[in-house]
Amino acid sequence: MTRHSPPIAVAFCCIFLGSLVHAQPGADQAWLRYQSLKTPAAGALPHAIAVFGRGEVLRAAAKELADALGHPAPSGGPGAALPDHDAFVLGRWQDLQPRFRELGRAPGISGDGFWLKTVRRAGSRPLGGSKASWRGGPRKYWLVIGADEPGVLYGTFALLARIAEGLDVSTLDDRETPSAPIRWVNQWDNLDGSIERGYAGRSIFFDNGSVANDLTRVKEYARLLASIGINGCAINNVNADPRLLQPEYLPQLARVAAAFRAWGVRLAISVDLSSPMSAGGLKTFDPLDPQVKAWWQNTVDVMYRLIPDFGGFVMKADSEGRSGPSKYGRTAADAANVIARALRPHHGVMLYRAFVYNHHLDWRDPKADRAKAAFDYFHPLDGKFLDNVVVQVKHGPIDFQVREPVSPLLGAMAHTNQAIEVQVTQEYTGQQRQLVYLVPMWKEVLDFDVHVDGVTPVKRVVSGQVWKRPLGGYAAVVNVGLDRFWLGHPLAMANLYGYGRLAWNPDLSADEIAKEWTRLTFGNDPQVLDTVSRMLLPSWRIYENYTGPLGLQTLTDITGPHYGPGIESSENNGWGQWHRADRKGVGMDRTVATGTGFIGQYSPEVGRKYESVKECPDDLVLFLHHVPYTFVLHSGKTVIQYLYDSHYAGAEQAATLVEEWKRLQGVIDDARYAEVLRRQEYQAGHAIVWRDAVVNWFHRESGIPDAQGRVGFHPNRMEAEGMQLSGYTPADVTPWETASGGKAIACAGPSPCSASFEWDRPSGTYDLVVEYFDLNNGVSSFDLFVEDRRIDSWAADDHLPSDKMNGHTSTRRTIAGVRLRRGEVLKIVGHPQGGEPAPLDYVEIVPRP
Ligand code: GCW
Repeated sequence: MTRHSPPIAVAFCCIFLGSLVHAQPGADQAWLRYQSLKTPAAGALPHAIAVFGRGEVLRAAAKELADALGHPAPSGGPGAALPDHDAFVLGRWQDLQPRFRELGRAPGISGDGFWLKTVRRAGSRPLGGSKASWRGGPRKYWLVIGADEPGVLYGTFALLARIAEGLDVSTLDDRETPSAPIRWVNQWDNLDGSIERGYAGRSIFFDNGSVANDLTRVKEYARLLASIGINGCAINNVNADPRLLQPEYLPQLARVAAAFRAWGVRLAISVDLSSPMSAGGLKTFDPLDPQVKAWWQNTVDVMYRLIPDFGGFVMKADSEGRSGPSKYGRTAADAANVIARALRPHHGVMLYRAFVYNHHLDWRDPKADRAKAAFDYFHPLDGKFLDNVVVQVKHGPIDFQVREPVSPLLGAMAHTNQAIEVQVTQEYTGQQRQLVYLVPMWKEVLDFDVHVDGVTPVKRVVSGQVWKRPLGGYAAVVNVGLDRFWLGHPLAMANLYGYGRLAWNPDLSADEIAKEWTRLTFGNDPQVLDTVSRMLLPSWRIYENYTGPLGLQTLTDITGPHYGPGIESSENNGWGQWHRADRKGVGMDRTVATGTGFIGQYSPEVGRKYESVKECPDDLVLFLHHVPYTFVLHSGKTVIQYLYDSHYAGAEQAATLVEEWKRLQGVIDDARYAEVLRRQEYQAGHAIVWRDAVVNWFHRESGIPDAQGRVGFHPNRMEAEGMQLSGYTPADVTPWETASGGKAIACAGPSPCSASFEWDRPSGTYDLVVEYFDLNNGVSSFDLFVEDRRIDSWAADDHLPSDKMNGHTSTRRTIAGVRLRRGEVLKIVGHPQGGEPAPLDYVEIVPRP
């Protein structure tokens, strides 16, 4: 007879709907708010939950279901009976199948998959049920069957999502198996509590050199991750601190693993290859040295004694100054394998990052090309990695730019497990101050056919299907922080949600994901659904329009914080993010015929299309070709005119996002409404900073006028340096394109300074725009007067990533509907504070439409 796990079970009598679950101070419930469970449809569901099996993950699943539906938590208790009335029944296939023989012999799910199935029973005694369970009435069971324990949890979340979305769950027969076994997130948290490229507060994991005392947020995070099928989380920066592997640190890591465990999320950590020296005190870290091998084996064994379900390691080596196997003339395979061999007996995996390149490239060499590095380095190693090594490849060949082609390495390793790496944290895409829904970008990458064996989209390469690999999957750099909304911008959570959904099922569309997320986050109001989708779906294109279109890469300050415009920062340095714009033309020639040869790394089908400038898609043309500004695109526009037009269009589109959002006032919760509105208004202003910087720069460089006469023409703008100044002095801004006219004014203080001018145009009602710089080394304040009427005051108190006047700090303040009479004097008084000299760029006075 099959041994059944006893159920922890039971029946509850009433549904209490309406309380938010797991409400904890400080943490937003994101898409797990279960707002819509307050509908009558949910009331028709059973009141009992029976769980077969004892595992921690199963208990979490049952509790989630009970909490969401408003039941008291399922109480434990022995007994092997199915409830004699309608009930949810949760368990693994092996535990439920004997009780539900009518399901047949094979569940049709595998991995972490689940089967949601409704089963009706007439009133007979169930097979395997105790006599006490035989009551005789007809009943119906909502089965949540997992291929394994996490599968039960994922099935439970899927069932709750269906209920919350208002879908009919009265009859179910849905089977889902995740696309790939590796569905991980990476956090780039440092032990001091800061986060590399994190834009949402300090670490939830670390504080002051140790694992945080309070792991409440860590548990909440694990729950969010589980709800979208994520099964692993590497919690520390890939620029790894070796202290994490010291024996005294391991018990702290075990606490994190314990906080993850109920949610089926395995702990992983990033490690540095030099750890045997830096953490272990050896004289070498040569991966082929026997002592080094023994050190890894011992360290890993100790780790698994404390954390039996430890997931594995992520490694960044020989990259951006990190130590690596090259020091000893060894390869990435040597480095990965020495650790993988230690992990293998414990079923741990080694994620080795392919982000290996030389950041001291010679920019004068027309053949040098950072984009080629990953393929050049890893392709020859194909087949040399152990089976529990997964090479983690950034989705593009450079570095999370606003648009890049698919990394050619993703189609080039038939004998190696691969995972694709994407960024939820918006390092190069507006740092969660700007709305960029990245799912459409990831979809393009995942659906891209690399043409290696018939139709072979990237999603089938990384799932392991194309080459029948045992492992493969997904990694996303997320960088949530202690921010209430996890990622800063509340709408940025659509990216985390979307990442998990795509890793689970890459066939979902960006639109479907946007709608699911919106329903779960805000409820099922059609107006909200419509508005939020209309904001999310075009937002990537909008951002691209006003930053770096046509494959130029983002055009941000690449040696600084990667945020505002900094067009020349990519050039003339070893980092290799060149776009090679000069007086005559623009773009990197990566052709085989005359360029760096990068295109030769693709399969012949892809290569042919990219090699020909005529066939190359407009969106990538400047990534792959160097062309004159007058080159005519498929759209019929010249490159230069496209650059101008897209920037003007992008800035206008960014402004419409504000108007869209305003329609939701009073329709959604106030906290989220206000948080998003603030950011969208800021974004609309910053899009103009971007627009002006890029069009002015290309205008000056190319000398070609804008056919529509917009570039450099600002009839409503008063430059601050042209005003009547008292105390203020003109200052050059670097780079020049990030200030109107290349100049601003600054007040040395300590007394306030003022800038004034007379209004010499018709009397009327105007919108006033003040462009100022908000540095992070002080909080200046400003007063705006018309004659002696003070019409506005504000503080420059944002935390933008620079202490200089530039494209990161340029900020816009709009004062709508101001009455002005001809001859009146407008005056701005700036009060400097700290290192911030109350800097001003210009005032724009726009007639009201
Ligand atoms: O994009 C770059 C980031 C670095 C990061 C690196 C990487 C963790 O600017 O901050 O380092 O990529 O992916 O390793």
